[in-house]
Amino acid sequence: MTQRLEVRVPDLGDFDAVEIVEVLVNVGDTVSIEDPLITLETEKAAMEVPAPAAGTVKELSVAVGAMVSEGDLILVLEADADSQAADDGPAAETASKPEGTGAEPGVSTAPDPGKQAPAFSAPAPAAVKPVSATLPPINEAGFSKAHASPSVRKFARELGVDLGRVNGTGKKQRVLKDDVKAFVKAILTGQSAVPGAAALPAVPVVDFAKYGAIETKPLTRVQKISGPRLHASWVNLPHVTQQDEADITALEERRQLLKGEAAQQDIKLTPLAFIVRACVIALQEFPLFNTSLSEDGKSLVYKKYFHIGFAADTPQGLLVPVIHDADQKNLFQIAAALGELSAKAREGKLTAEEMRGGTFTVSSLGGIGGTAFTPIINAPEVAILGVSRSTYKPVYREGEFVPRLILPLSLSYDHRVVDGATGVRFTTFLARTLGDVDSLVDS
Ligand code: CAO
Repeated sequence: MTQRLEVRVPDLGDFDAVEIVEVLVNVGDTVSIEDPLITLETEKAAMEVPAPAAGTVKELSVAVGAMVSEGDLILVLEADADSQAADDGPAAETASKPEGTGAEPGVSTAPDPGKQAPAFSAPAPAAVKPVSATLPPINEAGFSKAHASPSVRKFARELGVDLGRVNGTGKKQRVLKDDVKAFVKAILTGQSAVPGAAALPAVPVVDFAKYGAIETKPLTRVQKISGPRLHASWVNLPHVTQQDEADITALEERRQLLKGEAAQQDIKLTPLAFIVRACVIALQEFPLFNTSLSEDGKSLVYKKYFHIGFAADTPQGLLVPVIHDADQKNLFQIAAALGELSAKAREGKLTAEEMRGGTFTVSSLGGIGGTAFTPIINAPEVAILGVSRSTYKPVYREGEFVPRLILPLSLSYDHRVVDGATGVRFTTFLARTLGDVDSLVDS
């Protein structure tokens, strides 16, 4: 039995009109209770409006960029009758629990398909406020194991709270938003010790205004999300970065030959497409680099698919779109995917799906410059390849120095999974593969 629900913009606190920065569902999508539907952004915070019930999206009334106010219609949901508002948000204003149905406050279960839809205010989203850096670092295994809804996970992530440490007071110890807030409050007010604080000494707090003029600008939404993730990886994964070089003289000659043919198909053929192809071949040869540690850290999960993420520099911050099944794509198809996904990233049009499932990441700064860097692993992946700008260097060959185009490679790997010898075997193989351009073009 289903129920039509109008999902409306909830109470926005101090804000009259806020911008929709993400629409996460389409008409026809099925959603689970508390799946995020849209993301709103104010000057102060990003906030997500979760699904008040499980069901199917029947009508969508909003689009990215629109300004909305409390009570505006977001979408119409054909809700499953036994689904209901989340236990971590206030109950819907207009619905109450019908006697004897087993339903709870939040959703009316009266079968009324096609008739007047009851107005439904989604649970009020919590504004996200970054908190002190004294919170313990996120343990990814514990975080993913915690019993909590997607919106609570996102909320915790944005605050930098390790969900695995939070006591849940919901049904079956489910962690609620209020539990996350209470956890933060307890630490900030000193009522509770900071677990692991000894391992992370606090950075000094400085009143910068005492020393000259300053201007404070809020982080972008993307920065607020990516920052804690990068931090979590940095503090949880023992990183080693292996530097190496590849001779891409022949690759560059072939690229110049193929550029025109690619352009006729509207494809921009940059060195990165060859590098992604070479990474797939190297990952097939060294499956260890396409793994993740299991939640308990006691085994390795070998992924039989090759979804390659690549870091994209956008006005909103760092995004990592994913080329799915890169092993099933030829060079031009990879180049086309790179072009399409980076354009979408810059325009803020990537879907969540296009950023999920990566097994290995490439971070190319080659278009900008640099000679080497230490990329941070995109956990729970176990390795990331950094690429800097190629330059001609004198290489000693058969008794003389010859100019060769040399590409710097910086492979960071999780030392719990990969040891140094394996790390350098991987970069050596990768460099050899990049030097054998036929293997990249013909397959
Ligand atoms: N050496 C020399 N030149 C290179 C090169 C390299 N390693 N990589 C790219 N180039 C050249 C390209 O060939 C292109 O020149 P042409 O137009 O003459 O062919 C130019 O640099 C610009 O390339 P591009 O940046 O448009 O395309 P790309 O495929 O190399 O990269 C993308 C796409 C999305 C990865 C890139 O635009 C980007 O955002 N890079 C930044 C990634 C980043 O921020 N990483 C850090 C993450 S950690 O903070």
